[in-house]
Amino acid sequence: MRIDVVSIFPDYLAPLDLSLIGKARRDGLLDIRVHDLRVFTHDRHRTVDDTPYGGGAGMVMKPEPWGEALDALATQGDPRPVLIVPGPGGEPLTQRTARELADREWLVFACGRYEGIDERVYEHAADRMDVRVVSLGDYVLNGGEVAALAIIEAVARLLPGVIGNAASLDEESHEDGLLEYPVYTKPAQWQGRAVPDVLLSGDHGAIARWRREQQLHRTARRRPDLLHASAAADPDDLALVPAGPGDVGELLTLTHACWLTTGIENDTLQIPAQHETYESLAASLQITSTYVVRSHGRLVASARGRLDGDAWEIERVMVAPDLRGRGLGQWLLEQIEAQAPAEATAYSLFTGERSLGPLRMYRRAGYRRAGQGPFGRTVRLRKPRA
Ligand code: JD8
Repeated sequence: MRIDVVSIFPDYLAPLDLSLIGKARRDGLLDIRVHDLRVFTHDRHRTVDDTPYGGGAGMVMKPEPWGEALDALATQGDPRPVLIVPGPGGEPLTQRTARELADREWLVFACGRYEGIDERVYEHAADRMDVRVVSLGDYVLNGGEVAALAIIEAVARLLPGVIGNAASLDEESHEDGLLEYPVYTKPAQWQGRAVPDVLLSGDHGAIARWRREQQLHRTARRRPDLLHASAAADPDDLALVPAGPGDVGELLTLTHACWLTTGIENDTLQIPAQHETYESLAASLQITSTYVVRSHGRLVASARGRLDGDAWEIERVMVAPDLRGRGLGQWLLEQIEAQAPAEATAYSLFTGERSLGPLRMYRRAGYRRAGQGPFGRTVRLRKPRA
C-alpha cells in the first residue's frame, strides 16, 4: 500500500518511523511518503493561509498550494487514490472504515490546520480522487495530523504481514462489533487478586463462552449504542430452523441485500442470487435444505445445503449486512455443516475470488481452495469432514 501525507508540520508524522509501522516500511510492506505543503507555495513567506471570506475568527488554508500538491500526486498514475481529509465534521472513523481503506492500494491524507481548508479543494480533488472526510471523534483538535496518525495505524495493522499474528486481529474490539473481553497473564495471583478460574481450566469451549459473555456485558455497560435487540444476536440464543413458505419474503430481501456487497466486491451483476425472485426462491425450498435464523423475530441469517456426490454442498451463507463482524457467519457455517447427512464425507462451497471477508472466514473454518468455482471469478473451497 502507498500512503502520502501532506501537512505544514511534516515532523508530526515522525512516529510513523517507529514500531510495527516503521518495520513494515523498512520491510517494503508500506510505502509512506510525507510532504511539506509549503513546497507547493511560491511566495517569499511560503503563505498557506488567508483571512476567511465572509469574516469570522481565524484563518483558512488557501486553495492554490493544496491544488498543486494534490495535482502533483494525482498525476502519478493509477490506481485512483482515496483522499482522506481528517475533519471534526467528517464521517466517524470505525473499524469498518479501517477495513474498507485497507482494501485500497493508495491513500492520500490532507492534514488541515487553522479553521480548515478552502472548500473548493475538496471539489477539485474529487475529479481525480475518492474523497472521504473522516473524523476521529466528537471533540476538537487543532489539525488533521493526529487523526492521520490514528487512521494510518488502524489501516496499516490490517495489512498482511504488518502485525505478527494476524489471528489476533479477529478477536479485537469492534472487529466483531463488540468491546474486547478482559485479559490476564502471569502471575495467577497478584496483590491477592486471582485470575478467573475458567481461564486456567483449559476448557476452550467454556473460555470462549466466558469471553463472549464478558464482551456482551462490557458492551452493554459501556457502549449500549453498539447493541440493539436483534444486534445482540448472541449465537448462544440463536437457532437454525428449516425455512418455510412464510420465510420466503424476508429471505428474498436478505438474499438481495447480501449479494449487493458480493456483486460490488467482485464487480459483477451475473450472480444468480442477484436475480432471485419470490417465485424462484419459493421453488428452491423444494430442492434444497434451506435454513433460517431469527433474532427477536427478525430473519437475520440463512444458509442451505444439498448432497452432491460425497460432498455436502453449502450455498447461500448469508448474514444480514448490519450484523456482520459478530461471529454470526462462523456460527452459521458450523450449524449448516452439522446438517450434513451421514453419507457426506466433505463440505464444499464457492465464493467470489474478491470476497475477502468470506474468504478469511472460510479459511479460519478450515476450508482450502479446490480449484475454480462454477461461475467466472469464483473459487471453490473444500473441507474434509472430521
Ligand atoms: C482537521 C483544522 C482545527 C477545526 C476550528 C479548531 C479530526 N475529531 C477531530 N476533531 N478535530 C479534528 C480536526 C480539526 C482540524 C483539522 C481535523 C484542521 N482543524 C479546526 C474546526 C474548528 N479549528 C478532528 N479528524
